[in-house]
Amino acid sequence: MKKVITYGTFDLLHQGHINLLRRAKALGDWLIVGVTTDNFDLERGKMNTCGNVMERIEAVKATGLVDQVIIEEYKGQKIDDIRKYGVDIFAIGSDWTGYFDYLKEFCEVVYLPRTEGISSTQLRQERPTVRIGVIGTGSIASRFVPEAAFVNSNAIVAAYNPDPQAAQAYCTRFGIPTVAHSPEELYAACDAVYIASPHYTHYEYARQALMAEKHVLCEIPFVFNVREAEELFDLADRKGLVLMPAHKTAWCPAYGHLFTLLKSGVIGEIAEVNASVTTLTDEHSEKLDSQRLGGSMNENGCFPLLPILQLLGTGYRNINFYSKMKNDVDMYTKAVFRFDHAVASFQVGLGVKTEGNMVISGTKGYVYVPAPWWKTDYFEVRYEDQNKNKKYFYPFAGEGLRYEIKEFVSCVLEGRTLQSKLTRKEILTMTRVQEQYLQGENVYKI
Ligand code: C2G
Repeated sequence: MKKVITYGTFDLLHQGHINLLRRAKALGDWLIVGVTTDNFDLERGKMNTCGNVMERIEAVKATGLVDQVIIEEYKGQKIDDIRKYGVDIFAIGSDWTGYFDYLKEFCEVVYLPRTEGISSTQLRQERPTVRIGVIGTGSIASRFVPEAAFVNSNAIVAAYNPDPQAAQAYCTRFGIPTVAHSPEELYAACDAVYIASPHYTHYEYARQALMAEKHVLCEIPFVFNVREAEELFDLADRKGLVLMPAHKTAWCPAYGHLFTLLKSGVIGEIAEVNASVTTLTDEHSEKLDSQRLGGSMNENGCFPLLPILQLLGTGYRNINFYSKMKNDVDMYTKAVFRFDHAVASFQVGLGVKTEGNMVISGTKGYVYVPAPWWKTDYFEVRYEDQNKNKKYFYPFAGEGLRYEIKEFVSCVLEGRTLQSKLTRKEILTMTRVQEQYLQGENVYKI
């Protein structure tokens, strides 16, 4: 029996893919198709794939041309597969001509004619464009525009800042067509807004934007009051709009896989999570202004809260906060959580620097994520027996905002109002912790 193998993403499966599969099948008796995983695609720079790996596998199977589907998850796997399955012919489209000649050492390599005039990229570009307006034009907003350029189906069309000169400078710098002179002018120009203004203004802009029927991607910290967060989610639901807090870590590939690995028990039962985020800041910065919800806990707290609440659950018993104060704000805060079967702690600082790593301890081993863990591309799972230790590497492209932007744009286009990787309950609990701190509950000031 002659075995043929081919590989691909097969996103938005189209006639070009079907022709390729038919031609590959005709080369032998048994056709194996390797469908790339979402992570492998990210790693090889394909970040705009619409269907997830399961959807793409189903589409390939539904062609009826395939005898066996496998998943492709790492570079170099093709050689392993050819040997493992006893493959006679490796076939691939002519857009790859020459690239896979190194496989000739292991089997016959055939480049099949590519179908002209159709591609997944073209189909993705035909999707409607989400027009995004930016509110607040500071440093995070400046990182947002170049990152959004890596994501399909969006365009940054307008920006607003109460300081018109700042808005003008931002629009000139990034070639944004509309300098909005009021939030209303901004809402009129777009389908969705990205709120990147100081955090004490988030609630009001988010409410206004939702009232104006706009989808909202809101920077974190989202809001500081559970009642306000619930009100905004209710409003978004009533209007059928997407309201997504922009927690970039939740969408970052390494963190995503760390979460699934830990949930599948690689270190046994989790007994402790400890994470730190410190970002030394100029004393005169707005981030340290007590009148504007400044301070370390307000500014950085939602980062360590993500792994703590996602790994240990939202049902903590209590939290004690220890804060080193200056000018009425915390320059550094350590928080200690009691859960029924675990403890957690974090350190956040704007005026104190410490190692920004994360350690998750379990009954069988621990995970070490080096600083800065919240935008990591690498972590290690370590055991008593060092021979069992494993290192994991992932892409973390640019500033890492593109992953959350991709999720937001997909949610808007697909009418998906809930996000699987960061639940409402987790966001509301984060907000509750922030609120509890602001109310001084179990806060010990030093
Ligand atoms: N294809 C084609 N005609 C088109 C579009 C695609 O013949 N109009 C072929 C490609 O040449 C490839 C297959 O369909 O052989 C799958 O294409 P993609 O989904 O774009 O996957 P690709 O990125 O080419 O993956 O390990 C993955 C492989 O290296 C290739």
